Amino acid sequence: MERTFIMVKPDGVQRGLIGELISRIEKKGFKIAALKMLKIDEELAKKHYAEHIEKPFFPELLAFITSGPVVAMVVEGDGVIAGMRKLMGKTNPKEAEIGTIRGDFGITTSQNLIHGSDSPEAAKREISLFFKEEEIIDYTRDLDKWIF
Ligand code: RTP
Ligand code: MG
Repeated sequence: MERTFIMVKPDGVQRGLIGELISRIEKKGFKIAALKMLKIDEELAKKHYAEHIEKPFFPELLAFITSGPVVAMVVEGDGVIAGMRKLMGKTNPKEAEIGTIRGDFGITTSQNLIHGSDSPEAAKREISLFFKEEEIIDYTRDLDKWIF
């Protein structure tokens, strides 16, 4: 089954939205295969956001993503990479549709609540940055039997 890397960013934790965001992922039928809270240090932030290191917003992004705990997840499902990007909405919450996480709760582009991998390659890379293989749990739910 396809996997993606999802993270509730520090603003999501600070605003008390961990449960709301996880709930939306579960209600959509996607499955949490791994979950942990951690504080991202500078080294991990630079690896995770390597593609953005040269961008003008990188210093702000680095300061923000290391500013407090995040909730990291591996999420599984049919088409979950694209599906989660849809559920999250556009990067800029002002452009994100109402009904999406960023559209409903987001305020600014720099603090947009949630991260999701944008391709299969990114998903593989990001999952391995945050999780050891043995931390990703293989299990079935009644729901999975019912749907698939
Ligand atoms: P993410 O990687 O966090 O899931 O977000 P994304 O794919 O929708 O957006 P991306 O282009 O990858 O940008 C990564 C994060 O950097 C911050 N950002 N700030 N101030 C700005 O112009 C700006 N642009 C991007 C956002 O937090 C964005 O989610
Ligand atoms: Mg991105």
